[in-house]
Amino acid sequence: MLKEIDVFVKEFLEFSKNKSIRIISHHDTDGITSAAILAKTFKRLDKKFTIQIVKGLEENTIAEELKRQPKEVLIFSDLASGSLDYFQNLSEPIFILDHHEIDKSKLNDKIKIVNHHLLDSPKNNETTGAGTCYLFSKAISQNNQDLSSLAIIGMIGDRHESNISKINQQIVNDTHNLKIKKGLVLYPATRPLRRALEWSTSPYIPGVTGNGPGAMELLRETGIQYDKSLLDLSEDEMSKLVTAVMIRRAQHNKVEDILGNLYILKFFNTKEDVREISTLINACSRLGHSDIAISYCLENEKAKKQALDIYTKYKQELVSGLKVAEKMDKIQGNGFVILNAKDQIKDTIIGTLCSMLSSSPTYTEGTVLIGMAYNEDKIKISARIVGHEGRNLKEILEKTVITFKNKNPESIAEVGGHNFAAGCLIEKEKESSFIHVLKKELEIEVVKI
Ligand SMILES: [Mn+2]
Repeated sequence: MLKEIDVFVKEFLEFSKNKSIRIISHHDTDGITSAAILAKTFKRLDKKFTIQIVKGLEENTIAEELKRQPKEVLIFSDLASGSLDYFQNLSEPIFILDHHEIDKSKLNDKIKIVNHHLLDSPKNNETTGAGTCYLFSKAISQNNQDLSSLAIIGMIGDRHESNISKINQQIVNDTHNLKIKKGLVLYPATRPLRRALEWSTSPYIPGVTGNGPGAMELLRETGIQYDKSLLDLSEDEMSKLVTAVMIRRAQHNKVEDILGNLYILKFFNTKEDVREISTLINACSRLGHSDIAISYCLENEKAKKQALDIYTKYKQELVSGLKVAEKMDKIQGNGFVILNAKDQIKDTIIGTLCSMLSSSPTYTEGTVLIGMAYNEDKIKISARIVGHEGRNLKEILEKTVITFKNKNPESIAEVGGHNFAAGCLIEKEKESSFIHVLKKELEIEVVKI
């Protein structure tokens, strides 16, 4: 991979001489940290640049960006591998640092790209958008090694914490202010346990999650001081805590669900749980404050304050959203639940809420959870599965959309995601028609099984 990066760096530096740079990146944590790494790198080179953060690359977004050529150099991070159709008639080169699936046959000599899927050993080189950007940055100057922290945040954002490839391990080794500790994957690991236990939705701990006295009781049993954090625990204390949690989750007895690696990073000069940094960045960006999210990544004090405010509000919204979801009338069927929140829950959090509900013991393993929330004249639909096994959600939604579009050919509906988390967007006026088709599809699937 490093060889390919070197070639890419050379071409990029040559081509961007005396030109301003346009960074176009994805709006999740990995995309934001990618943009932050690139921004810092170009700043250190004293190069002019602007940043554009997008949800995805639609045809018109790309057309707008391409208009900036030849005055500006376009560099895409954590996206674009799936958009090669729109790069078939380039007059100027574009640069891509990405890790998403790619169709090799659509490459051409104007597309300069590093993506581990294109390498001889993709498994060893498996990394994230931010990981790829970091390798690019380090190839430009060894002094950029301090940016590996950002690559680590992107890595956790894209959930690579337990399966570390060779190349990701090198990035971990580059990060001197990082500590990895094995233990209970309670969150965040830096806060007093009585709080972390009470707020723990994943893993969900019956009698403890959402129950202050229950959390205290568990700690009393283990003899662990209430104000200790996971990080403070000795090995012995950690194993006592794991046992106490296991007993309460007796029906969900899968150790791998509650044990894992905790990543602790020194950020803004304090020890932080990387999962929490990642959630904070994601929350800021998805709620429309990607600029604050990027400044936060670059350890700007003012941005930190703003980001924490947004994050606090976001957490409050999630908690009240959970309460609304609990009380709401649901469409329940054999093996599925549809939560049609309409305008009672924001579309920006419906997916996260469904993920949280999918790890609570309210529903049996394999249940399909579908959340729906209004977004102006559209409805956002998010599908999640309870537990680790079950039906292919992307397939269910795709089949639903095909039937739905037969009835509503003018609809814009399009499905994104993968087996265990998928979603789509439909027109608000088609609400009942969509639910009707979706219910039928979910029922057919059950019969097949
Ligand atoms: Mn990514």
